[in-house]
Amino acid sequence: MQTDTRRALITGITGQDGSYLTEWLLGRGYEVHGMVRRSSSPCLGRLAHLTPESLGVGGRVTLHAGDMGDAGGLARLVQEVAPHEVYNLAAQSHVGVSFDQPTYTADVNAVGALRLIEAIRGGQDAIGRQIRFYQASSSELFGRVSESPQTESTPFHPRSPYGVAKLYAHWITVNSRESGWLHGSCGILFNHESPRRGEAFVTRKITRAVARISLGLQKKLSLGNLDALRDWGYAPDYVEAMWLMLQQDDPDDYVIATGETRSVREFCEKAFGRLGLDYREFIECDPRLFRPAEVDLLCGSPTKARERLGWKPRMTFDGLVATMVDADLELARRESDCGGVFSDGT
Ligand code: NAP
Ligand code: G4F
Repeated sequence: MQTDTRRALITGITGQDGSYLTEWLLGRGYEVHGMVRRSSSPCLGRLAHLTPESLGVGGRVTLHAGDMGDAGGLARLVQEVAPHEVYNLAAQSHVGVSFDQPTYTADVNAVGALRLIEAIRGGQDAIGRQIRFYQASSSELFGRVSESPQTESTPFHPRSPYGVAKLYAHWITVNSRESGWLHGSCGILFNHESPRRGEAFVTRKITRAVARISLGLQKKLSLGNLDALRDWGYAPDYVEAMWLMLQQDDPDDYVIATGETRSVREFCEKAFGRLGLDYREFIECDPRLFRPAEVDLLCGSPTKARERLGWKPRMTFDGLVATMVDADLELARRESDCGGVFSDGT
């Protein structure tokens, strides 16, 4: 495949970040290749507006079958696409689920990253040039935080099998970079949300419930720990930071965050308040939704990203909540009109 166009390969293209990153890269003239894992019913809802039909002739998104568990397939994919940039977004990304599926989470999130890095190593030799690599690291690495706000030099202390697996992926990227053969950067991203957020994550679970409750489609919302504090940003802002990292001549690691922290309770208050409701009337506490080990506080400092990448978050917390509630209200209205339960497939 020989063209001057820059090619990006995204694992996890069907996810929240994968879909926004695809839009961002298309807007910069990239040819985008995405890896999609096999499923009995493919989950392509977030990419529905990016099909060859909707992009027209020259539409530059190509989907390839593959899985983070399959080393041979990853190696063949990298050599076939010959990308300039690889973004590793694929993961079992739910922290709560990782306590029930720790081995699977380690295989996909930790060894999967290693398989991909090894595929890039072989791919670089075959293609004869460097491939830039982005690893989706997480603020879950900080876990039981020893200082606040967290920076690139804050010690890691993960609190879940998810966090432990992501720590391996982070360090194997750093180690490959320090070994001299990988242009690898890790984005230590704090929580980022959007109307495309999966429905099992707390923000989306809340905004979806608020919308449905306001239309009489749902009565109560069961939640776990309302006191956890998170630094919540907006996914479209954060994918821009991923791209900026790979445009640097020198690979490095960056915290991407807003620098503000709010509790799950505050998120509820704002989200219910958006539709004139009092959250205290609708929330039920379910002990099964508490985690065996919790991350109590996350608050990141984006100073390095601002100074070196020129990146800063644009969306405010209030704007984020309003955007998500409004989008879910639209979805719930369609549900109400059709008399059934809708899911946007997230
Ligand atoms: P997401 O919506 O859950 O998307 C995860 C993606 O990974 C999906 O495309 C999923 O495919 C794919 N995937 C899962 N297992 C796979 C496998 N075995 N092989 C190939 N693909 C697989 O996650 P996200 O919010 O976009 O996050 C993107 C990445 O950033 C993840 O690595 C996440 O851990 C990390 N991260 C997220 C945040 C955040 O706040 N969103 C913060 C820090 C780090 P299906 O569609 O088939 O499930
Ligand atoms: O929305 P959450 O599930 O996100 P969490 O655990 O912070 O993880 C997300 O952000 C990480 C970055 O820090 C990513 F790496 C990871 O992939 C994922 O995107 O939970 C947020 C908080 C937790 O403290 C949880 O205990 O909300 C609390 N919570 C309370 N009730 C709940 C619920 N979380 C979920 N998912 N569901 C509940 O009913």
